[in-house]
Amino acid sequence: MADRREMWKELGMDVDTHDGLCAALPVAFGDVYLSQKNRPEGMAFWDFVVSDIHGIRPAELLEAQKEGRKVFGTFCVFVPDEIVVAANGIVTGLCGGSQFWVPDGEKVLPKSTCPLVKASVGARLGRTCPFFRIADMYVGETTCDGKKKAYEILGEDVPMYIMDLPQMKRECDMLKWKDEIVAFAKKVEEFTGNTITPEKLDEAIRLINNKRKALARVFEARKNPDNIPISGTDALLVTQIAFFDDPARCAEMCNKLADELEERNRQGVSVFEKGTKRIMITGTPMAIPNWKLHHIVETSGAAVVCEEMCTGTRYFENLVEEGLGTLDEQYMALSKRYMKNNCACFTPNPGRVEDILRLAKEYHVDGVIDVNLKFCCLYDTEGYSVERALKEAGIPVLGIETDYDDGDSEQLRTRIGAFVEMLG
Ligand code: BJ8
Repeated sequence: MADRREMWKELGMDVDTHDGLCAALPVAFGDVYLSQKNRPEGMAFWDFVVSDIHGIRPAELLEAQKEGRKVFGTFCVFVPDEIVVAANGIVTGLCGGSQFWVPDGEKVLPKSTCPLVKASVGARLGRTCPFFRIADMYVGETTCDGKKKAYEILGEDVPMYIMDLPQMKRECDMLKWKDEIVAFAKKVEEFTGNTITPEKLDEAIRLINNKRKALARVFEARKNPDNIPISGTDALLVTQIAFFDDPARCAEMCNKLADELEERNRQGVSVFEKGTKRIMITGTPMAIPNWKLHHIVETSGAAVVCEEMCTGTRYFENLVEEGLGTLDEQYMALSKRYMKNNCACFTPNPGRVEDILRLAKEYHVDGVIDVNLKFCCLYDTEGYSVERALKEAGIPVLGIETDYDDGDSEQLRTRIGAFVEMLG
């Protein structure tokens, strides 16, 4: 691995503290990932990315900045990447998934804030993540209260733009979200100095759609009821990295992986023994390097075959209409696609329960784990309707709440082990 310390210093990072993360990550990755058996060969790409996760992509982003391109950091799948790409900008995900960043977040946020928010703020204020240093502008959104208030704090430190997401899905909300996309496009044009034309936006729509289609192919291979060609732990990593990678490369690598998974399905090459129970995980997103739950499930006799979460199906399902001739039509098409995302911040939100029941069938799941990040009131509350609907449909469900800390791992292992045994 190249020595990245100079680059991190120039980014104003606290390099000494960051060394602690650099020392812990390979161990965690080795324990969770490299200990798996019979992984697809294509995962070598993602292993390589993680081996230098704060080096390779940050260096690429810095090169792009030297060429005058702007980097936009986002925290939610509602922010339309297409707008940024059409203005020759680059998008990088910023959600924090490590306990390492939580204490710095707790210096300014209440402890009773969700770990994703605390880690994201801590990564910026503690100066221990290059992506948070590189982004020229952060783009937030009005989804949950924790994020909204955290954006005010982050906004004191870095240029911050907030998109006002409607919380219902009426016709007027679609129009309102379209207006928000138009306003965001104007801001992006000003910030990058580049004009968004219908041609450039159509190109961007196709690029991001291709990434979605490639991710969908990887997930499609996981639907095979008789074979599990990739572990859920690996599939989660693929989705997590998709938030950071160049979209064209992401599509290319996912398509290659999907080719291999389809071949594995044809040949009956499985990561797990025949009869291994198939689990779907639903709930709050799992930002990198949050691999805790998947690792516990997959070392407790079951396999994760689907994630109904923003680091899962919500990220790639539904495409934006391509080939539209005017910006007005394209902005509306973007609004329609993004408003199909069934985040728990909407009320009412029956679409999410419908998605979960549909996905449970499509992926032939034996049971569902409904996971909530501690202090996420939205998904915690929605868990009531989700779990009731699953029980009514006769699908076993286990509701759990956790955070990034490993303190509850043994307790989770006991509960998940018992759940898997019950499925048997
Ligand atoms: S579209 S799920 S990425 S808001 S930060 S809501 S866990 S308390 S992340 Fe999300 Fe967009 Fe919705 Fe998806 Fe809860 Fe934590 Fe808030 Fe969170």
